[in-house]
Amino acid sequence: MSNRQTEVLIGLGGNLGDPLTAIGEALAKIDRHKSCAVTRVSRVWRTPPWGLIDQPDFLNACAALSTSLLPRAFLELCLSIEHDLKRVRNVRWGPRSIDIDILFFGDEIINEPGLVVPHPRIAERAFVLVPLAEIAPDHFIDHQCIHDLALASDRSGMTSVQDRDWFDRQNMRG
Ligand code: A4P
Ligand code: MG
Repeated sequence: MSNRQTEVLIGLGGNLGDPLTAIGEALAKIDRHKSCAVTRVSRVWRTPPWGLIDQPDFLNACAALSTSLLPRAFLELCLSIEHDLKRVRNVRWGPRSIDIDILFFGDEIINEPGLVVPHPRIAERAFVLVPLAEIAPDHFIDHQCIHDLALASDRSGMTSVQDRDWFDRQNMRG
């Protein structure tokens, strides 16, 4: 842990069990951690599966948070929350109750075994870009801003299933 606060952007998704509850619980667990505070949450989107298409639709959302944790400690927190929410790892890109991806960690560039930031596949994925554009439109990846990438992305089959205030309402914040 350090005294410095870093803004982190995360993507959350799931398509097994009750992914809306899992996304809400994952965010609430991060927000309750003494070294983290969730600052912005996107709408929740229903999205067609990407990569491995023979699986149910996903729910996806993105969030911004402030943390004094270092990247590895924050990754450990995300992995432990996935574990608590009964995430089982078997098939790559396969069905999951919850997945938490670290999209950006401040302006750090990390390329280590087990941690790559910014997340390598942001620009290819409407299910990340569309909710991310709601909370961080001015962030850049590969010299292009998230707002423009989201506008150009193929959002066919995507519908929003929760409005911008869902997380605050659920947690009686704001
Ligand atoms: N890891 C490395 N970098 C990071 C990072 N920036 N954030 C490591 C989080 N984890 C990172 O992850 C494997 C390992 O990645 C972790 O232990 C961590 O050390 P995982 O969650 O077990 O593997 P995964 O999620 O199956 O693989 P991957 O490549 O992360 O897949 P994605 O990119 O998460 O894609 N379609 C829709 N519509 N919506 C989805 O949410 N998700 C996926 C999975 C496929 N298709 C989807 C969706
Ligand atoms: Mg992942």
